[in-house]
Amino acid sequence: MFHFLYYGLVEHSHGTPKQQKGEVLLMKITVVGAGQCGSRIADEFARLGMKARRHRGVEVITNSLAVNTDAGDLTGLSCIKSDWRHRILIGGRKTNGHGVGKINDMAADIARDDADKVIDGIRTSKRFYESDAFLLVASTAGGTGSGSIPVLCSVIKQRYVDKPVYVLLVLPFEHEEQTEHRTIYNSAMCLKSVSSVADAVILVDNQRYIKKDASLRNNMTKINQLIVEPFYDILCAGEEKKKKNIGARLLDAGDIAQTLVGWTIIGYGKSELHTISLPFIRKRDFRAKSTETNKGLQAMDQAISELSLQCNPRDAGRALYLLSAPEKEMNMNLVKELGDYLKNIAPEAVIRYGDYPRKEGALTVSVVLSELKNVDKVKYLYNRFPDMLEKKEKTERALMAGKKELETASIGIPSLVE
Ligand SMILES: Nc1nc2c(ncn2[C@@H]2O[C@H](COP(=O)(O)OP(=O)(O)OP(=O)(O)O)[C@@H](O)[C@H]2O)c(=O)[nH]1
Ligand SMILES: [Mg+2]
Repeated sequence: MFHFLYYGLVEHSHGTPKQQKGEVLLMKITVVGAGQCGSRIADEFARLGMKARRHRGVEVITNSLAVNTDAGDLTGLSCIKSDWRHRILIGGRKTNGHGVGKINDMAADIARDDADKVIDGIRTSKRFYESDAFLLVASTAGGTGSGSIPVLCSVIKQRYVDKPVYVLLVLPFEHEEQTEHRTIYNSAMCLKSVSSVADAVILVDNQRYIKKDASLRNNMTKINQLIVEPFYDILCAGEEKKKKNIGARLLDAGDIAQTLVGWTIIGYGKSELHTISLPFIRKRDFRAKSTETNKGLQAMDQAISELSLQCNPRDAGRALYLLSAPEKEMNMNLVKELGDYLKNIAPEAVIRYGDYPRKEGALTVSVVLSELKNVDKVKYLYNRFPDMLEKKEKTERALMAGKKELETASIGIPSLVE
């Protein structure tokens, strides 16, 4: 028996106003990436959209745009359409297309001046009006992405009041904190600014990916694929809506919108299934059932141990999980067991869930922990900010003093130009 609160399609009636009785809504998003990291991840979302169309016959990404002050970075993308409405160069006159060199306030000014270009790119895309939400993406440590994303978030929110705006922020590797004081300075400012305007801030820590596999240190493309992976099933989940699947809980746009609030973390776990089913293991056999349950719990355990950022699930006010597996591998007992597991580690959270039967593939569990009341890494970056500010001001003062000294020494030397 459930001893806690579950929300599934059958049990709740929330959802966006478009929702008809009994209809399941897909979550379609418009993705906007800013700066190098943001643009590359937006490119990866464009690839995910193509995959969803090809393999599952659904549209989940209505459009994907890249915004940058660096023209070279825009050229290097592969899946985002290559015209100027999709790859948007901002601040061209100020930076000559060479980036802002980590100066976040310069990027924020540029974003304010050129926000219309981004709005035009969003507005003029063919499928924009089908989209349910925005997902903006940037790293916190660079200049362009971290400086422009809070401004773009605020402009988009004011312009499209009925669509939630989620922001995915990538936190820096630990070694970047040591080598560059701008890393902490930019990150703290970006986190504070974005959290005050976005509907939810999805946090991803680069360091987590190299902890899992050190060879990923120089493989940003692979890290980006891992960052995007958990979104695939969540976005595609409504696909099987026409299938008669008694007792199934389908996850839809309403569930996602109700879950994503404030600081948010995602996780993803996978358990490979036997491709050959042995004739002597009958599905009704209790041992076969318990193997399925173990596989499900193993995938859930992986999703929780490999969350996109280290956090304490007990701090979550809302959570969501999606079990995705071939229909024959799924049973409600497993769905309930996963719910019990999650409730155990996140006792304060209101849990929404869904199961997503597919024709084939592995058993996967996607987890979202949201409305986190505490995130240690964010607190750490905020706490280190005053030191970094002092260091930055000291460096600037030393630079000014040096310049002044040179200028004073040059007094009395005639110049050959006016
Ligand atoms: N996961 C991931 N992180 C990246 C990627 N590219 C850069 N980063 C991280 O992003 C931070 C640097 O930010 P960038 O996105 O390169 O900077 P930017 O927004 O282009 O800003 P400027 O170049 O300073 O104008 C560092 O923490 C990098 O480790 C990427 O493709 N994937
Ligand atoms: Mg850049």
